[in-house]
Amino acid sequence: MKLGIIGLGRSGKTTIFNALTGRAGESVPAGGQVTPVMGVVSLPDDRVDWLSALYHPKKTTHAQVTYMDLQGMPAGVESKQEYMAHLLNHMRPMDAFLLVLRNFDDPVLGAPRAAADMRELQDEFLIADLATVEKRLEKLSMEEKRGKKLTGKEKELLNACWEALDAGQPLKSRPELAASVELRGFTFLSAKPLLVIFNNEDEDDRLPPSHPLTEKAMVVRGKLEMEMAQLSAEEAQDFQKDFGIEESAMNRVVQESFRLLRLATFFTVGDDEVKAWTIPRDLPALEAAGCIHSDIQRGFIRAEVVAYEDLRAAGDYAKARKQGTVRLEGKTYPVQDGDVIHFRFNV
Ligand SMILES: Nc1nc2c(ncn2[C@@H]2O[C@H](COP(=O)(O)OP(=O)(O)OP(=O)(O)O)[C@@H](O)[C@H]2O)c(=O)[nH]1
Ligand SMILES: [Mg+2]
Repeated sequence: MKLGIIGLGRSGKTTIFNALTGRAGESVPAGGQVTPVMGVVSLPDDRVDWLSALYHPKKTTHAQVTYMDLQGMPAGVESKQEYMAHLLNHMRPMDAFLLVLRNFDDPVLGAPRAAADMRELQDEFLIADLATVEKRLEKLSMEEKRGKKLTGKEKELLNACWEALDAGQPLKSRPELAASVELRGFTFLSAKPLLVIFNNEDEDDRLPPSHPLTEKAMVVRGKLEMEMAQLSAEEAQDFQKDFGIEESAMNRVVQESFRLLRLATFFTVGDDEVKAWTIPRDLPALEAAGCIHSDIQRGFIRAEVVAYEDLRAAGDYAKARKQGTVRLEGKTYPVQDGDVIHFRFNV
């Protein structure tokens, strides 16, 4: 899972990036960076730990999440378009955005104005997507003029996008357009899933009382969480108690993102490796097999599946089998979160 952190300048993106990745704050230059900084984190998962204790594998691999931090959008009107093009470039491979809204007083920028900031960013997304659509439509019409016959539905789909964007609707509201084979390659900004993060003061752990957002939103106390992310596990526990933090932002953001993106984790186990795999929820077993290796997909026979909870309740695989909770599933079986799978294949 790849999550790109975006927001206006000084909203606290780098602070939150540090909170999520456990990086030290000092390493980040004030004013942000033009080149993105990537941070890869292993997802804590009790289930992986338990499976690892059961199998004693040579290697244990947790699922991973990649965060990307980028400098915020500058306030100057002229530079915005350039910035959005830059953003678009880097955001293309991301699965979703974490959109940070400043919800603390800034010595320079003053009181928070999260709703206005949100609107500004969303408008820029629409404008950037409109520009992409218009540029492509222009190119197609040039080709038509030169006598080329357009086949397929691309132009029709682009026109539908244009109408939605022109009416102020993000392309997320029209998933059939952005996800179509013809347009998938464009990676529209307004089509990406979005998780809004209110970056709050240390003392404040609540969403703004009447936040007008239709997007999924959560609160992170950025500065506080950044400090906590740099403590040892033991120190962090005390810290968490002192500040009434039930679960770290590191965990909460990942969980929300999994939900937002409708992702699931399945496990493969054995003496060599216990490994967590991140997939879209309900992915057919055949495609889940393909995530591991194309040979396993090609030679797929059956998936031997037991739910983690059943395996855990039974104590080990042999007992689960005796209890009848190990099932044989076919190619189309929709893989569920927590499935432990042995793929049987023949190549
Ligand atoms: N009081 C308070 N200050 C914060 C919080 N989060 C960040 N700040 C401060 O706000 C300033 C900007 O934070 P950054 O994390 O650098 O913001 P940014 O969004 O990465 O900024 P750019 O990269 O320049 O776009 C810094 O002085 C932070 O210490 C917070 O939760 N509370
Ligand atoms: Mg920054």
